[in-house]
Amino acid sequence: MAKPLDQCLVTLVGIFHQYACKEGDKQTLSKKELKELIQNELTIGPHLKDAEIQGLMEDLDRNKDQEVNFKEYASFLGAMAMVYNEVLKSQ
Ligand SMILES: [Ca+2]
Ligand SMILES: [Ca+2]
Repeated sequence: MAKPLDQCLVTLVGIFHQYACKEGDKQTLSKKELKELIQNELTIGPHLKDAEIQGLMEDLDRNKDQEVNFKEYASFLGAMAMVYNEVLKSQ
């Protein structure tokens, strides 16, 4: 049986592919796919302004190909983990 951390990792990978395969390259997130992922899968998503999501995309797209690949997505998850750590620490 998968342990909690295994389940989290499977979810993280699964969500990437669920959105990445919607249009264009199936291995990368377009701006539209990333926006949908953020809005549907994160509690904070619907509260983010378009400009904030746009800024986030520009930060994530390290190789500037206008797509977010898995490596870029992984660094986004790392950054989100830092945010959650700060929030949980202060509770
Ligand atoms: Ca895609
Ligand atoms: Ca990229």
